[in-house]
Amino acid sequence: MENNILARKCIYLFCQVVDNFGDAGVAWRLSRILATEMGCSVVLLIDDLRPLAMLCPQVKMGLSEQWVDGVHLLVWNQQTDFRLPEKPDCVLELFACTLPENMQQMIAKQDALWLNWEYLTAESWALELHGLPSLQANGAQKYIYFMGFDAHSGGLLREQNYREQQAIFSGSLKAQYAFRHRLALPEKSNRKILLIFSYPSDIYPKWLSAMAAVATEPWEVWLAGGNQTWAREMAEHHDVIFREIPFVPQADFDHLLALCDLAVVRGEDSFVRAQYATLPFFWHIYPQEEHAHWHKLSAFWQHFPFANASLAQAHQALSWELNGGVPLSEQARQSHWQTLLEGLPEWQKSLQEWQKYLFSQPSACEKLAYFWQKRLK
Ligand code: TRH
Repeated sequence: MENNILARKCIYLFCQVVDNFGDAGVAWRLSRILATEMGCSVVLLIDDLRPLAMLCPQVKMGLSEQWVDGVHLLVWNQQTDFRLPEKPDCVLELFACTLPENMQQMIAKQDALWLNWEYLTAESWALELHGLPSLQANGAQKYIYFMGFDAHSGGLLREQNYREQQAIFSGSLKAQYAFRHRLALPEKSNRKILLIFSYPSDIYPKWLSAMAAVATEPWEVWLAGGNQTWAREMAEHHDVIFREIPFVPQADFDHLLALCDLAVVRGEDSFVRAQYATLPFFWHIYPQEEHAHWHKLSAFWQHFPFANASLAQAHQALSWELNGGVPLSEQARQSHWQTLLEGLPEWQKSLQEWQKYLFSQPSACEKLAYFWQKRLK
């Protein structure tokens, strides 16, 4: 990026892990891009190293301080009386975690850029709020930052070399064999692959029966994420090949997606990566109180340019069923699966269009640089 205002700036990111891998996943991807591509001095403070050690095996458990991939990593909680290794130019409070008092004071003293980095959503209110300041008790301004899909949003996390890396992997059978070998998978398979990285759900036995009834080609199911005890029962009752995929490092997650034909992804980061991979997918959204997640779900799919109305309808019906909306009759479920399986090539073309649209925009870190520049004017 030309005139990168972020270069050599000291950025602190604070992350409190709520559950699963998403909080740590976004914190880690963002930290790495800022450190390795934007040239920032990055300090990531996180209260739980366990998910990070899964996402990045170089991270060592039990160390309160370490450097990994150019990121200065500190374990932190509200009680930690930590010394600031450097004065901050910018502080990112990820997903509304509360900053320690000494950091809040330092922000005011340094006039550092203070951002509340929010969860990803395509809802229109997020666009309206994106970038707005709010005056804090210590006199500092805190800005709200919403990542998003729209040109006016805070963008999405994307590595500069994403396309090159994926093209190299997709173009190299040797690399694919080696990757499969590491996952203890056979070198080749003549089946189509459905990847499931979802929250526990009892819908899958019904979905797999419906798929089996209408599919014209054989499928196998890859259960990703490591801990799949909830899926075992479904495996026992079905005449489908199941493979349990061990948790892969985040840097390899895109390769896993690249080998699949259809997926169920979840949370936030895996949902974005499926879009980059142009992989037809269902989004098993993270459930929130009072079904707030349903608005988020429909806001996204309303933006998505399905190639035709019947594909969109079939996808919508199944997507609602997966996400706890209206259950389908066996007949309706089969008919929607048939539409989707027959429309898979068209669905993928829509994803290619969508990827082109996303990639035509600057990434979240580039947009952060523009945001910073604007604030200085
Ligand atoms: O793990 P998630 O469900 O995460 C979350 C959290 O629940 C969080 O509290 C919630 O707020 C958020 O979702 C919306 O799903 P997500 O976001 O997709 O994160 C998974 C991360 O794990 C992502 O970075 C991809 C990565 N991953 C790997 O690196 N290797 C793997 O093998 C797999 C399956 C995933």
